Amino acid sequence: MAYFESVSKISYEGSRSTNPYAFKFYNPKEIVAGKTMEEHLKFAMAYWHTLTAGGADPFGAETAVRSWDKLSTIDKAKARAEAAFEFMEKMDLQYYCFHDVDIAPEGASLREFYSNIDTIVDILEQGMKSSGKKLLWNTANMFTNPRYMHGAGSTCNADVYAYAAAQVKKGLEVGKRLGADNYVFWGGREGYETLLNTDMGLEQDNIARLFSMAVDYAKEIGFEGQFLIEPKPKEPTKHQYDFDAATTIAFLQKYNLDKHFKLNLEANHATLAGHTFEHELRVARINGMLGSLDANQGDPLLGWDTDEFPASIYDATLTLYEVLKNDGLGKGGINFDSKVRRPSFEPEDLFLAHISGMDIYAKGLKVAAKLIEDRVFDDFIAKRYSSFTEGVGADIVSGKATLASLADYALNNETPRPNQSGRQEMLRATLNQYILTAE
Ligand code: XUL
Ligand code: CO
Repeated sequence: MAYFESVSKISYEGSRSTNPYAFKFYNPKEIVAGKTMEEHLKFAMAYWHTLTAGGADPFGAETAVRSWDKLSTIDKAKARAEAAFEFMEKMDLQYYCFHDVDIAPEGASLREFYSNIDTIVDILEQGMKSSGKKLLWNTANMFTNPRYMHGAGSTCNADVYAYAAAQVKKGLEVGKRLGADNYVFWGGREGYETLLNTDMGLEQDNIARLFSMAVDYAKEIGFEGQFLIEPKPKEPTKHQYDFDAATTIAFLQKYNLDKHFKLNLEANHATLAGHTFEHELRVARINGMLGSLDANQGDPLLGWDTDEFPASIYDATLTLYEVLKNDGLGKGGINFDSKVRRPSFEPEDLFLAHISGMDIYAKGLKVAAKLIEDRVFDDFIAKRYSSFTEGVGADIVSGKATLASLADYALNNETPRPNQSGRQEMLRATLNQYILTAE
Protein backbone atom coordinates (compact mmCIF):
# COMPACT_ATOMS: atom_id res chain seq x y z
CA MET A 1 0.00 0.00 0.00
CA ALA A 2 1.22 3.53 -0.75
CA TYR A 3 1.12 5.86 2.24
CA PHE A 4 2.40 8.86 0.31
CA GLU A 5 0.54 8.41 -2.96
CA SER A 6 0.77 11.99 -4.18
CA VAL A 7 4.57 12.10 -4.27
CA SER A 8 6.94 10.07 -6.42
CA LYS A 9 10.68 9.59 -6.05
CA ILE A 10 12.62 12.84 -5.61
CA SER A 11 15.59 13.26 -7.91
CA TYR A 12 18.22 15.86 -8.71
CA GLU A 13 17.28 18.39 -11.38
CA GLY A 14 19.89 21.11 -10.85
CA SER A 15 19.82 24.64 -9.47
CA ARG A 16 17.55 26.04 -12.21
CA SER A 17 14.75 23.54 -11.71
CA THR A 18 11.37 25.01 -10.81
CA ASN A 19 9.98 21.67 -9.68
CA PRO A 20 9.40 21.88 -5.92
CA TYR A 21 9.62 18.07 -5.75
CA ALA A 22 13.22 17.93 -6.98
CA PHE A 23 16.67 18.44 -5.47
CA LYS A 24 18.35 21.60 -6.71
CA PHE A 25 21.75 20.97 -5.05
CA TYR A 26 21.71 17.48 -3.51
CA ASN A 27 23.15 15.26 -6.21
CA PRO A 28 23.97 12.02 -4.34
CA LYS A 29 26.59 10.67 -6.75
CA GLU A 30 28.40 13.97 -7.34
CA ILE A 31 31.98 13.97 -6.06
CA VAL A 32 32.95 16.69 -3.60
CA ALA A 33 36.38 16.66 -1.95
CA GLY A 34 37.06 13.08 -3.05
CA LYS A 35 33.80 11.47 -1.90
CA THR A 36 30.24 11.36 -3.18
CA MET A 37 27.74 13.72 -1.59
CA GLU A 38 25.89 10.68 -0.34
CA GLU A 39 29.00 9.48 1.50
CA HIS A 40 29.60 12.90 3.08
CA LEU A 41 25.97 13.45 3.97
CA LYS A 42 24.58 10.38 5.69
CA PHE A 43 21.11 11.90 6.00
CA ALA A 44 18.63 10.23 8.32
CA MET A 45 14.88 10.48 8.78
CA ALA A 46 13.77 11.14 12.38
CA TYR A 47 10.93 8.66 12.90
CA TRP A 48 9.28 10.82 15.56
CA HIS A 49 8.98 14.03 13.58
CA THR A 50 8.16 12.39 10.27
CA LEU A 51 5.86 9.53 11.24
CA THR A 52 4.71 9.93 14.82
CA ALA A 53 4.30 13.64 15.59
CA GLY A 54 1.04 15.30 14.68
CA GLY A 55 1.81 18.98 15.20
CA ALA A 56 0.26 19.46 18.64
CA ASP A 57 1.56 22.41 20.67
CA PRO A 58 0.74 23.63 24.20
CA PHE A 59 -2.14 25.67 22.75
CA GLY A 60 -3.65 23.36 20.20
CA ALA A 61 -4.34 19.83 19.04
CA GLU A 62 -2.68 17.84 16.29
CA THR A 63 -3.14 19.18 12.77
CA ALA A 64 -1.27 16.66 10.61
CA VAL A 65 -3.23 14.65 8.08
CA ARG A 66 -1.69 11.21 7.54
CA SER A 67 -2.96 8.13 5.74
CA TRP A 68 -2.67 6.00 8.92
CA ASP A 69 -4.78 8.35 11.07
CA LYS A 70 -7.82 6.06 11.17
CA LEU A 71 -5.92 3.03 12.45
CA SER A 72 -5.57 2.25 16.12
CA THR A 73 -2.53 1.46 18.30
CA ILE A 74 -0.60 -1.54 17.03
CA ASP A 75 -2.07 -1.34 13.50
CA LYS A 76 -1.07 2.32 13.35
CA ALA A 77 2.44 1.40 14.52
CA LYS A 78 2.67 -1.28 11.80
CA ALA A 79 1.47 1.16 9.14
CA ARG A 80 4.05 3.73 10.20
CA ALA A 81 6.81 1.12 10.04
CA GLU A 82 5.83 0.32 6.46
CA ALA A 83 5.44 4.00 5.60
CA ALA A 84 8.98 4.65 6.90
CA PHE A 85 10.47 2.68 4.01
CA GLU A 86 8.26 4.29 1.38
CA PHE A 87 9.25 7.73 2.67
CA MET A 88 12.99 6.94 2.80
CA GLU A 89 12.88 5.38 -0.65
CA LYS A 90 11.06 8.34 -2.23
CA MET A 91 13.21 10.87 -0.36
CA ASP A 92 16.48 9.05 -1.15
CA LEU A 93 17.35 8.84 2.55
CA GLN A 94 19.56 5.86 3.46
CA TYR A 95 19.23 6.06 7.25
CA TYR A 96 16.69 6.56 10.01
CA CYS A 97 16.59 7.06 13.78
CA PHE A 98 13.94 6.32 16.41
CA HIS A 99 13.02 6.26 20.09
CA ASP A 100 11.44 3.03 21.36
CA VAL A 101 8.08 4.76 21.93
CA ASP A 102 8.06 6.15 18.37
CA ILE A 103 7.90 2.71 16.85
CA ALA A 104 5.73 0.81 19.34
CA PRO A 105 2.92 1.52 21.82
CA GLU A 106 3.98 1.22 25.47
CA GLY A 107 0.94 -0.91 26.38
CA ALA A 108 0.00 -1.63 29.99
CA SER A 109 3.26 -3.15 31.21
CA LEU A 110 6.95 -3.37 30.43
CA ARG A 111 6.39 -6.94 29.20
CA GLU A 112 3.74 -5.69 26.76
CA PHE A 113 6.06 -2.88 25.62
CA TYR A 114 8.84 -5.38 24.92
CA SER A 115 6.45 -7.53 22.95
CA ASN A 116 5.12 -4.57 20.92
CA ILE A 117 8.68 -3.52 20.16
CA ASP A 118 9.48 -7.05 18.94
CA THR A 119 6.43 -7.01 16.64
CA ILE A 120 7.48 -3.74 15.02
CA VAL A 121 11.18 -4.60 14.90
CA ASP A 122 10.20 -7.67 12.83
CA ILE A 123 8.67 -5.31 10.26
CA LEU A 124 11.63 -2.91 10.41
CA GLU A 125 14.13 -5.73 10.02
CA GLN A 126 12.26 -7.05 6.99
CA GLY A 127 11.98 -3.56 5.50
CA MET A 128 15.69 -2.93 6.00
CA LYS A 129 16.57 -6.24 4.36
CA SER A 130 14.54 -5.56 1.26
CA SER A 131 15.35 -1.86 0.92
CA GLY A 132 18.96 -1.68 2.14
CA LYS A 133 18.06 1.22 4.48
CA LYS A 134 20.11 1.45 7.69
CA LEU A 135 19.58 2.48 11.29
CA LEU A 136 21.78 5.45 12.16
CA TRP A 137 20.75 5.27 15.80
CA ASN A 138 18.04 4.33 18.20
CA THR A 139 17.38 5.48 21.74
CA ALA A 140 15.02 4.97 24.67
CA ASN A 141 12.48 7.69 25.37
CA MET A 142 12.94 8.30 29.11
CA PHE A 143 11.22 11.66 29.29
CA THR A 144 7.60 11.50 28.03
CA ASN A 145 5.99 9.02 30.41
CA PRO A 146 4.94 10.61 33.74
CA ARG A 147 7.13 8.08 35.60
CA TYR A 148 10.12 10.11 34.39
CA MET A 149 8.95 13.43 35.82
CA HIS A 150 11.94 13.39 38.22
CA GLY A 151 14.38 12.03 35.65
CA ALA A 152 15.52 8.59 34.51
CA GLY A 153 19.19 8.11 35.39
CA SER A 154 18.80 11.10 37.71
CA THR A 155 15.50 10.04 39.29
CA CYS A 156 14.94 9.97 43.06
CA ASN A 157 13.10 6.64 42.69
CA ALA A 158 15.17 3.46 42.30
CA ASP A 159 12.25 1.54 40.73
CA VAL A 160 12.02 4.18 38.01
CA TYR A 161 15.78 3.92 37.52
CA ALA A 162 15.40 0.16 37.05
CA TYR A 163 12.62 0.75 34.50
CA ALA A 164 14.88 3.13 32.58
CA ALA A 165 17.65 0.53 32.66
CA ALA A 166 15.20 -2.03 31.25
CA GLN A 167 14.41 0.33 28.36
CA VAL A 168 18.09 0.91 27.64
CA LYS A 169 18.78 -2.86 27.74
CA LYS A 170 16.03 -3.50 25.21
CA GLY A 171 17.24 -0.56 23.12
CA LEU A 172 20.70 -2.08 22.87
CA GLU A 173 19.27 -5.46 21.91
CA VAL A 174 17.18 -3.79 19.20
CA GLY A 175 20.21 -1.78 18.06
CA LYS A 176 22.24 -4.98 17.79
CA ARG A 177 19.49 -6.79 15.91
CA LEU A 178 19.02 -3.95 13.42
CA GLY A 179 22.75 -3.25 13.10
CA ALA A 180 22.51 0.33 14.41
CA ASP A 181 25.61 2.44 13.84
CA ASN A 182 25.08 4.33 17.12
CA TYR A 183 23.07 4.40 20.33
CA VAL A 184 22.01 7.83 21.66
CA PHE A 185 21.32 9.15 25.14
CA TRP A 186 19.51 12.46 25.30
CA GLY A 187 18.77 13.44 28.90
CA GLY A 188 15.68 15.59 28.57
CA ARG A 189 14.79 15.13 32.22
CA GLU A 190 18.31 14.46 33.49
CA GLY A 191 18.61 17.68 35.43
CA TYR A 192 16.71 19.49 38.11
CA GLU A 193 14.10 22.16 38.73
CA THR A 194 15.23 23.29 42.20
CA LEU A 195 18.24 22.55 44.38
CA LEU A 196 15.95 22.62 47.41
CA ASN A 197 14.96 19.00 46.70
CA THR A 198 17.99 17.77 44.73
CA ASP A 199 21.04 15.66 45.54
CA MET A 200 23.07 16.76 42.53
CA GLY A 201 26.08 14.57 43.34
CA LEU A 202 24.03 11.38 43.61
CA GLU A 203 22.04 12.22 40.45
CA GLN A 204 25.19 12.69 38.37
CA ASP A 205 26.86 9.58 39.80
CA ASN A 206 23.75 7.55 38.99
CA ILE A 207 23.59 8.82 35.40
CA ALA A 208 27.22 7.78 34.98
CA ARG A 209 26.37 4.37 36.47
CA LEU A 210 23.60 3.92 33.89
CA PHE A 211 26.02 4.82 31.09
CA SER A 212 28.60 2.35 32.44
CA MET A 213 26.00 -0.41 32.63
CA ALA A 214 25.09 0.31 29.00
CA VAL A 215 28.74 0.09 27.96
CA ASP A 216 29.10 -3.24 29.83
CA TYR A 217 25.90 -4.68 28.36
CA ALA A 218 26.88 -3.63 24.83
CA LYS A 219 30.11 -5.56 25.28
CA GLU A 220 28.25 -8.55 26.68
CA ILE A 221 25.87 -8.83 23.72
CA GLY A 222 28.35 -7.73 21.06
CA PHE A 223 26.67 -4.43 20.16
CA GLU A 224 29.29 -2.54 18.19
CA GLY A 225 27.57 0.80 17.68
CA GLN A 226 29.09 4.06 18.92
CA PHE A 227 27.56 5.50 22.11
CA LEU A 228 26.53 9.14 21.77
CA ILE A 229 25.33 11.76 24.22
CA GLU A 230 23.22 14.62 22.94
CA PRO A 231 23.77 17.79 24.99
CA LYS A 232 21.01 20.31 25.62
CA PRO A 233 21.01 23.03 28.28
CA LYS A 234 17.32 23.13 29.16
CA GLU A 235 13.82 22.17 27.99
CA PRO A 236 12.02 20.30 29.30
CA THR A 237 14.09 20.48 32.52
CA LYS A 238 15.24 23.89 33.76
CA HIS A 239 18.87 22.85 34.30
CA GLN A 240 20.02 19.86 32.26
CA TYR A 241 23.29 18.21 33.25
CA ASP A 242 24.49 17.72 29.66
CA PHE A 243 24.36 21.47 29.13
CA ASP A 244 26.62 21.70 26.08
CA ALA A 245 29.58 19.95 24.45
CA ALA A 246 32.17 21.23 26.94
CA THR A 247 30.09 20.29 30.00
CA THR A 248 29.32 16.85 28.60
CA ILE A 249 32.95 16.12 27.75
CA ALA A 250 34.01 17.10 31.29
CA PHE A 251 31.31 14.81 32.71
CA LEU A 252 32.49 11.89 30.58
CA GLN A 253 36.11 12.51 31.54
CA LYS A 254 35.27 12.66 35.25
CA TYR A 255 33.65 9.22 35.10
CA ASN A 256 36.23 7.68 32.74
CA LEU A 257 33.57 7.24 30.08
CA ASP A 258 35.14 9.45 27.42
CA LYS A 259 36.69 6.45 25.61
CA HIS A 260 33.25 4.94 25.11
CA PHE A 261 31.24 7.97 24.03
CA LYS A 262 31.11 10.71 21.45
CA LEU A 263 28.62 13.54 21.06
CA ASN A 264 25.50 13.87 18.98
CA LEU A 265 25.23 17.62 18.53
CA GLU A 266 22.00 19.39 17.63
CA ALA A 267 21.87 22.87 16.12
CA ASN A 268 18.88 24.14 18.08
CA HIS A 269 20.38 22.85 21.34
CA ALA A 270 23.51 24.87 20.64
CA THR A 271 21.35 27.98 20.20
CA LEU A 272 19.61 27.33 23.52
CA ALA A 273 23.03 27.04 25.18
CA GLY A 274 24.00 30.46 23.79
CA HIS A 275 26.43 28.96 21.28
CA THR A 276 26.58 28.70 17.55
CA PHE A 277 26.35 25.19 16.14
CA GLU A 278 29.87 25.49 14.74
CA HIS A 279 31.14 26.34 18.22
CA GLU A 280 29.72 23.09 19.57
CA LEU A 281 31.18 21.13 16.66
CA ARG A 282 34.58 22.74 17.14
CA VAL A 283 34.64 21.97 20.87
CA ALA A 284 33.79 18.33 20.12
CA ARG A 285 36.20 18.12 17.19
CA ILE A 286 39.30 19.39 18.98
CA ASN A 287 38.57 16.89 21.76
CA GLY A 288 38.09 13.95 19.38
CA MET A 289 34.43 13.70 20.41
CA LEU A 290 32.50 14.72 17.29
CA GLY A 291 30.12 11.82 16.68
CA SER A 292 26.93 12.73 14.83
CA LEU A 293 24.60 15.63 14.10
CA ASP A 294 20.94 16.45 14.65
CA ALA A 295 20.25 18.90 11.86
CA ASN A 296 17.69 21.62 12.47
CA GLN A 297 17.55 25.29 13.39
CA GLY A 298 15.90 27.40 16.04
CA ASP A 299 14.34 30.81 15.78
CA PRO A 300 16.15 33.57 17.66
CA LEU A 301 12.86 35.48 17.96
CA LEU A 302 11.22 32.59 19.79
CA GLY A 303 13.94 31.16 22.01
CA TRP A 304 12.66 27.63 22.46
CA ASP A 305 13.46 24.36 20.70
CA THR A 306 11.48 24.96 17.51
CA ASP A 307 13.29 22.18 15.57
CA GLU A 308 12.81 23.82 12.19
CA PHE A 309 14.31 22.27 9.10
CA PRO A 310 17.72 23.83 8.42
CA ALA A 311 17.48 26.64 5.87
CA SER A 312 20.49 28.87 6.49
CA ILE A 313 23.37 28.64 4.04
CA TYR A 314 25.70 30.31 6.53
CA ASP A 315 25.00 27.76 9.23
CA ALA A 316 25.14 24.86 6.77
CA THR A 317 28.49 26.02 5.38
CA LEU A 318 30.12 26.46 8.79
CA THR A 319 28.67 23.15 9.99
CA LEU A 320 30.00 21.21 7.02
CA TYR A 321 33.31 23.04 7.40
CA GLU A 322 33.73 21.42 10.82
CA VAL A 323 32.59 18.04 9.52
CA LEU A 324 35.10 18.12 6.66
CA LYS A 325 37.86 19.25 9.03
CA ASN A 326 36.95 16.27 11.21
CA ASP A 327 37.45 14.02 8.20
CA GLY A 328 33.76 13.12 8.33
CA LEU A 329 31.59 11.75 11.09
CA GLY A 330 32.72 8.12 11.12
CA LYS A 331 29.75 6.03 12.23
CA GLY A 332 27.72 9.20 12.68
CA GLY A 333 25.45 10.97 10.23
CA ILE A 334 23.04 13.84 9.83
CA ASN A 335 19.67 13.18 11.39
CA PHE A 336 16.87 15.61 10.57
CA ASP A 337 15.65 16.21 14.09
CA SER A 338 13.41 18.78 12.45
CA LYS A 339 9.68 19.13 12.16
CA VAL A 340 7.35 20.80 9.72
CA ARG A 341 5.47 23.81 11.11
CA ARG A 342 2.00 23.15 12.51
CA PRO A 343 0.20 24.76 9.55
CA SER A 344 2.29 22.63 7.14
CA PHE A 345 -0.07 19.76 7.87
CA GLU A 346 -0.14 17.89 4.56
CA PRO A 347 2.00 14.80 3.88
CA GLU A 348 3.59 16.62 0.93
CA ASP A 349 5.11 19.10 3.40
CA LEU A 350 7.27 16.31 4.84
CA PHE A 351 8.91 15.90 1.43
CA LEU A 352 9.26 19.61 0.72
CA ALA A 353 10.87 20.13 4.14
CA HIS A 354 13.42 17.35 3.66
CA ILE A 355 14.24 18.62 0.16
CA SER A 356 14.99 22.06 1.55
CA GLY A 357 17.16 20.65 4.36
CA MET A 358 19.09 18.24 2.13
CA ASP A 359 19.65 20.92 -0.49
CA ILE A 360 21.02 23.49 1.94
CA TYR A 361 23.42 20.95 3.46
CA ALA A 362 24.53 19.87 -0.02
CA LYS A 363 25.25 23.46 -0.99
CA GLY A 364 26.95 24.10 2.35
CA LEU A 365 29.16 21.05 1.74
CA LYS A 366 30.29 22.43 -1.61
CA VAL A 367 31.06 25.89 -0.22
CA ALA A 368 32.91 24.41 2.78
CA ALA A 369 34.96 22.11 0.51
CA LYS A 370 36.00 25.08 -1.61
CA LEU A 371 36.94 27.17 1.44
CA ILE A 372 39.15 24.32 2.64
CA GLU A 373 40.63 23.63 -0.79
CA ASP A 374 41.63 27.28 -1.14
CA ARG A 375 42.91 27.38 2.46
CA VAL A 376 40.96 30.64 2.94
CA PHE A 377 40.81 30.50 6.73
CA ASP A 378 43.67 28.03 7.25
CA ASP A 379 46.26 30.37 5.78
CA PHE A 380 44.90 33.39 7.64
CA ILE A 381 44.88 31.50 10.94
CA ALA A 382 48.34 30.03 10.39
CA LYS A 383 49.70 33.51 9.80
CA ARG A 384 47.83 34.94 12.77
CA TYR A 385 49.53 32.49 15.15
CA SER A 386 52.88 32.36 13.35
CA SER A 387 54.70 33.89 16.35
CA PHE A 388 54.28 30.50 18.05
CA THR A 389 56.30 28.68 15.40
CA GLU A 390 59.71 30.20 16.20
CA GLY A 391 61.73 31.82 18.94
CA VAL A 392 60.01 32.37 22.25
CA GLY A 393 56.66 31.18 20.81
CA ALA A 394 58.17 27.83 19.84
CA ASP A 395 59.58 27.52 23.37
CA ILE A 396 56.09 28.08 24.82
CA VAL A 397 54.52 25.47 22.55
CA SER A 398 57.24 22.88 23.17
CA GLY A 399 56.95 23.30 26.93
CA LYS A 400 60.53 24.55 27.29
CA ALA A 401 59.51 28.01 28.54
CA THR A 402 59.03 28.81 32.26
CA LEU A 403 57.60 31.89 33.94
CA ALA A 404 61.17 32.92 34.75
CA SER A 405 62.47 32.43 31.20
CA LEU A 406 59.50 34.34 29.77
CA ALA A 407 59.89 37.19 32.28
CA ASP A 408 63.56 37.39 31.38
CA TYR A 409 62.64 37.50 27.69
CA ALA A 410 59.97 40.19 28.25
CA LEU A 411 62.31 42.36 30.31
CA ASN A 412 64.82 42.37 27.50
CA ASN A 413 62.28 42.70 24.67
CA GLU A 414 60.60 45.83 23.36
CA THR A 415 57.14 46.35 24.90
CA PRO A 416 54.81 44.59 22.44
CA ARG A 417 52.33 46.78 20.59
CA PRO A 418 49.17 45.63 18.79
CA ASN A 419 50.47 44.69 15.36
CA GLN A 420 47.86 42.54 13.65
CA SER A 421 44.27 43.22 12.70
CA GLY A 422 41.77 40.38 13.20
CA ARG A 423 40.24 41.30 9.80
CA GLN A 424 36.86 39.91 10.78
CA GLU A 425 34.97 42.06 8.29
CA MET A 426 37.23 41.02 5.45
CA LEU A 427 36.89 37.34 6.38
CA ARG A 428 33.11 37.61 6.49
CA ALA A 429 33.10 39.27 3.09
CA THR A 430 35.23 36.43 1.75
CA LEU A 431 32.83 33.89 3.24
CA ASN A 432 29.96 35.71 1.49
CA GLN A 433 31.88 35.67 -1.76
CA TYR A 434 32.37 31.90 -1.54
CA ILE A 435 28.73 31.31 -0.63
CA LEU A 436 27.52 33.45 -3.51
CA THR A 437 29.85 32.08 -6.15
CA ALA A 438 30.66 28.42 -5.29
CA GLU A 439 29.50 26.10 -8.05
C1 XUL B 1 14.95 16.77 21.93
C2 XUL B 1 15.80 15.98 21.04
C3 XUL B 1 15.55 14.50 21.02
C4 XUL B 1 16.79 13.70 20.83
C5 XUL B 1 16.60 12.23 20.95
O1 XUL B 1 15.24 18.11 21.95
O2 XUL B 1 16.61 16.51 20.33
O3 XUL B 1 14.63 14.23 20.04
O4 XUL B 1 17.36 13.94 19.59
O5 XUL B 1 15.99 11.86 22.14
CO1 CO C 1 17.90 15.83 18.86
